[in-house]
Amino acid sequence: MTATNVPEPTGDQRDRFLTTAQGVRLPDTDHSLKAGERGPSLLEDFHLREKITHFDHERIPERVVHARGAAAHGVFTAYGSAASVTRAHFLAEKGRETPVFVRFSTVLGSRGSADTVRDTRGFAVKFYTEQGNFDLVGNNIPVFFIQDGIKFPDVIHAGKPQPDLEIPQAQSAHDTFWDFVSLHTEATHHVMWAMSDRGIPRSYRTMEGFGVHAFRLVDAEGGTALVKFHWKPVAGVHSLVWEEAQIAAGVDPDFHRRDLAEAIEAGAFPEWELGIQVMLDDGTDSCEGIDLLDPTKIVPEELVPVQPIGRLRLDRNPTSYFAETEQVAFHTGNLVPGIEVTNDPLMQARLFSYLDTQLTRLGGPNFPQLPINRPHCPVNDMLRDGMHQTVVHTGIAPYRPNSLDGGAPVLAGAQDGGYVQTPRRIEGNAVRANPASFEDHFSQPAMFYRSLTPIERAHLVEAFTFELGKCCVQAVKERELAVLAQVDAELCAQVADGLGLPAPTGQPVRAVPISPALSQVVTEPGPVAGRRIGVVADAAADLSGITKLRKAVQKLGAEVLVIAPAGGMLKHGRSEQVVERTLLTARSIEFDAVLVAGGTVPTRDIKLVLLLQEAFRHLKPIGTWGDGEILLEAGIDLDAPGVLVAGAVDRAFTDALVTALGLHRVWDRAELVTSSAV
Ligand code: HDD
Repeated sequence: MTATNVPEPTGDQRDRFLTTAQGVRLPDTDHSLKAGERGPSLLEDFHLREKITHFDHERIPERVVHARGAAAHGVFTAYGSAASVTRAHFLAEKGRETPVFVRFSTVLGSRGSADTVRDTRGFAVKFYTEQGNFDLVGNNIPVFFIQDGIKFPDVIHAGKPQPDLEIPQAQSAHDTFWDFVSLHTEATHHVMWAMSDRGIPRSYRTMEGFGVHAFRLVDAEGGTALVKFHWKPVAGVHSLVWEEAQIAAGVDPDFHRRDLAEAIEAGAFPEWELGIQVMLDDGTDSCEGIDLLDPTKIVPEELVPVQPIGRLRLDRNPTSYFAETEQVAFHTGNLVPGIEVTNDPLMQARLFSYLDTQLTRLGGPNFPQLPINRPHCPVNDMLRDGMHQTVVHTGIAPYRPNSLDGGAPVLAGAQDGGYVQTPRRIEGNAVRANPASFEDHFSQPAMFYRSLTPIERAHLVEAFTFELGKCCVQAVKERELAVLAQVDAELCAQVADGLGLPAPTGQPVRAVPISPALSQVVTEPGPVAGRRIGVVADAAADLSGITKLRKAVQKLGAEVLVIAPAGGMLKHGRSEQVVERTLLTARSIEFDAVLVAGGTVPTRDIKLVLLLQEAFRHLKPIGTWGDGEILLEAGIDLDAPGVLVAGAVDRAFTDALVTALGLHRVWDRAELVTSSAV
């Protein structure tokens, strides 16, 4: 065989002979070669040695942060509206479609930790553009803990499990985290977001994403603007309630990963709109007094609106978690012509770290050749050799200038699509210091708090009280209270109350603007695609009512799952329903609404009572058709907000359900349930 007709490895092992890595067909993989049936194994057994050796080396180091993640493939379609600010083809050309791979993650936990812990979420997007790969490595929180990347190891060491016993896993509710953030007060703004509902998203599909830093965009004429990137989920921004997050961490640690994969599988493709806030690049690197080089600050959307420039749709699950989700390597330095960096000291350090970290994680410098990392445009670099080199380079002159390869490869100027940096003047003394404009650590946290609705504020207070309540060192709690006193006296007093500590007083009230865009509570119903309605039924239930309900909500992309006392099929008259969950396998966290089908025999089965009461407590729409007795038996107040009782499944019933689902939670019910649940 010549090199040209060697078969490419397909990775597909179906319908083919099992072979060794050398391609030798195998007759047996269950028994090692032994000296007699009862004898020792023989060293000459090449299959045994290869199989065990490879297994011994199957694991690679997990990411030092963001180790736990889930990803999907998709496509980004540009609206063309960004052409006025950038020459990057994938953003500027109307209708241009660019393949993407998006990885969502938590920050602190290990690779096997639970999805629903309170944490920041990563939102990393790799655009395989025709001009090379562009990575937008963002989070679901628009600010960061630190202003300078040199502090990254500090904040991560503080947030990761404590080094003596390696507990707690995947959470910030411990002394070292609060010790650090109470001493390093530039973290306050990020901490406010993390303690808010943003720290426990309902799903990856309902998270906003932010590029955090200001980027410099360059248009076709060389004009520049500073921008902040925003991802806005079409499904709306929604969160779990704390008890749900805690239950899910035990009952279904893969809650977010499963939700993403199942939505894609069901055709409810998650979508986001990409938007930019465009600011003048006038040499000051600031906008209306906000320092754009300070990653602990936002630019309120009311001040600079977010302009939509394209749409992201995730429509394909990975086929190999390891090859794709684990081996994907994002890098903030993966830029394409038309997108440049700024002097933000956090961004500058990131430009070093992302390339460097892959050397340990992926075992050498050739990780860009892995299929998931490969650009979809031609690559013609002069990088050679190294561990795991897979390219068989031709030519003998991987250097420039050369004459032996005819002077190739040639260089690209701006007119050939080369990445030509915009000249920018840099001067100053070498100092280890921040500008004075980085000093205000409290005004924007105060703006964030005061822009939330009362229920969101209550959640924030509860989160602080929980996390600080988990700390053992009194001085740490007291110091964080002193920080909160600087943000807002009401917030501080309530947390202090919960901790049983005195609230520091005497801080001036800050006059801050309100930014309604910071609240995620909606007053108009949003889309319900991808939402799940659990319907409890038994053999006596009105199964045709379930069919009607399913038809009505399926049109909108929502799903009905039947829950019954036992698995199999339910049959009643000529109607049938497949049972998708039993009372043993169902838990309220999976559903956005829980109904009981009319005719279902009332029971006090504790699993049903728990299902209904949890859904009630978590402010989800619940309901039934028929006389409603089964809800009463479970202790549900039929007159409470968001409890839907109707004679039959009719238009009014399904409309009311869809409206309630679209509002995400029945917030009016909050005061009826104990605060510790929601
Ligand atoms: Fe980072 C991973 C997001 C600051 C160093 N980071 C990582 C990932 C996301 C972010 C989403 C996971 C990528 C993936 O899915 O593979 N990081 C951020 C954001 C930051 C930020 C939004 C602030 C605005 N990061 C930051 C700093 C440093 C790092 C300041 C170091 C100086 N981040 C890393 C890293 C990681 C990483 C060590 C670990 C795994 C990886 O890069 O590939 O290099």
